[in-house]
Amino acid sequence: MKLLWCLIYICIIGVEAWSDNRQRKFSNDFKFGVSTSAYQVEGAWNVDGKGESIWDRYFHDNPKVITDGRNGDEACDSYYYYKRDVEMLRELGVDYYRFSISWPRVLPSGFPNEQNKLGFQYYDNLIDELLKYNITPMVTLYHFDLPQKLQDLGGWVNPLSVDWFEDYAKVVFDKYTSKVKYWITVNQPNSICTSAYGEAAMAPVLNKGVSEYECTKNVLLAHAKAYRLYEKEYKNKYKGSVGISMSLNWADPADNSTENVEATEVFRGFNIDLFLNPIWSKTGDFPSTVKKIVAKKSKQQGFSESRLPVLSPKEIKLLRGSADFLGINHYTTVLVKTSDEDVQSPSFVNDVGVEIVLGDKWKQSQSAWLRSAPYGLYKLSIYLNQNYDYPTIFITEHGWSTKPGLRDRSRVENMRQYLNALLLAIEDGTNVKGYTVWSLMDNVEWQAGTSERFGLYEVDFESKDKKRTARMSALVYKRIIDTRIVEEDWEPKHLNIATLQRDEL
Ligand code: GBH
Repeated sequence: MKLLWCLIYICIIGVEAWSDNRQRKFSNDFKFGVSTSAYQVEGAWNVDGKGESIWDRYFHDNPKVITDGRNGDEACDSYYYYKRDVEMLRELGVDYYRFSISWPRVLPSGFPNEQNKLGFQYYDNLIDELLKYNITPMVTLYHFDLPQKLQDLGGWVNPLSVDWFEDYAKVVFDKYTSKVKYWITVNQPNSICTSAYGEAAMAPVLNKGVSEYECTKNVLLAHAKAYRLYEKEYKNKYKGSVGISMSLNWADPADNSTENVEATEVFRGFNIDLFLNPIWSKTGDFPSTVKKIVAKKSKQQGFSESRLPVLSPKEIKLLRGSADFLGINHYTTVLVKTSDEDVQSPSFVNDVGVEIVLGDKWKQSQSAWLRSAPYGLYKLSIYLNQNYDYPTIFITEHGWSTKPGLRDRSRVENMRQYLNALLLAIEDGTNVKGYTVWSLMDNVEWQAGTSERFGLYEVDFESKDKKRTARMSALVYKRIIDTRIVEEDWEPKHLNIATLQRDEL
C-alpha cells in the first residue's frame, strides 16, 4: 500500500514538472540533413581537367590571407573519398545531403562548349552513391567558386553573367534532372556581392560601392533565370523544387534608443530585405528604404545616378515568385548601433552606416563573428512570416565552430538550443521543411583555413586519407533524427558511431 501511494505521488509530481505537458517534436515528414560545399571539401583542384576557380587563384596568389595557410587544394579530398562521406551520412541517418557542384570542374572555361567528362563523372558517382542508400541529394549550383575565366570577363558585375549562369544551370539540369529533386541555385548572394566585393574578405576583391549592387542585381537575375528555365523545361515532368540560400542572421538594436532602433531597421533593409524583397514580396523590386538611402548618398558623393541599379518592370516580374523555397543559412545574431565615423568613400558598408557588436553574455565559438543567440532564429522566423507571408523554408545551414577535439559539448549545446528555437518557430506557424547542419565534417573555412572546425565529423588533415571521426555532436544529431525530440542531457555511451546499436540510441 505504501508503495502504491509512493508511485501515485511520483506520478503527480512527474506530471507537475511538465506543466506545459508538451514535449515538442519534429513531425515525421520534417527532414534532417547536413551540408558541405565543393571548394571546401573536394580538393583535387587541378585534377582530371578541372578549371581554375576564383578561390584557387586568390589563395594561390595570397597564401598569407589564410589563417593557418591551408587552402582547398586538397581539403577533405572528397573527390577521392566520397564513398566514406556517404557512409558517414548513413551513420548519421540523415534524409538528405546538401553539396555543391564546382562550376569550373564541370565547365572549365565557364561555358558549355567544353564539358569535362571526368568532372561530371565525380558527381555521377556521388549522386548514385547517395541514391543507392536512399539519401536525397540537394544540389547547390553555385557556392562561391566561379570559374576564373569568367572572372577575367568581369565575373558577376558583367551583366552577361546572368546568361552564363543560365547556360551552366541548363547543362546541369539536363544531366541530373531525373535524379535530383532539390536544387539551390546560389549560396548567399549577399556574401558573394557584399562581403567579397565590398569587404575584400572573400574572392574576388574589387571596386567598392558600385560593384556590390551590380553583382546583387546580376546574381539575383541569374538565379531567377535558372528558376524560370527549370519551371518551363523540367518541372512538369520531374517535379523538383528550386530555391536559393540566403545568409540570414538576426539583428536587434544594441539598446532601445530611437537611433539604434532605426539603425537596426536600416541594417535589416540592406542585409535581409534587399535580397528577399525582389523574390518574396507582393510588389517585388528592391526595397524602397534601401533605394532611398543609396540614391541620397550617391548624389552627395557626386554620382550622376544611384549606385543601386534599377530593376526594369520585366526584371521585377522575372524575379517575383522565383523560388519554391527560401534556404536560410543562419548562424548568429548581431546587435546594431549607429556609427559615428562618416566614411566618405562609397561602399555597401558605408551605405548601411552602422556598427555591429555581439551580445557580451552570448557564448563565443571558435569564429570571431559567431556567438550563440538561439532566440534570434525564432525572431527571424517571425519577421519573415510577417514581412513575406509565411514563406516555405529550409534551414540550409546552421552550425558552430570549435577547436579540434571529439567531445564537442559546445556544439551539442548550440544545436539543441537552436533546434528548440526552431520548434517554437514551427509551433508559431513557420513553414520549415527541413534543417541542415553546417557541416558534415571539418573543411576549409575560406580564409580561416582549418583553424575553425564546423564538422560533426573531425577531419585529420595531416593523415593520408583525411581520416574522418565522429564527434559527440554526430551521435547526438543521430539521436535527434531518430527520436524527433531534443533532450537536454542525453549523452552517448561511446563515440563509435558505426557500432552504435539502436537500443543505445
Ligand atoms: C557560411 O556563411 C558559408 O556559406 C559556408 O561556406 C561557411 O563554411 C560557413 O559560413 C561557416 O563559415 O571572417 O569576419 O570576415 C555564413 C555567413 C558570411 C559568415 C561571411 C562569415 C565572414 C566574417 N558568413 N562571414 S569575417
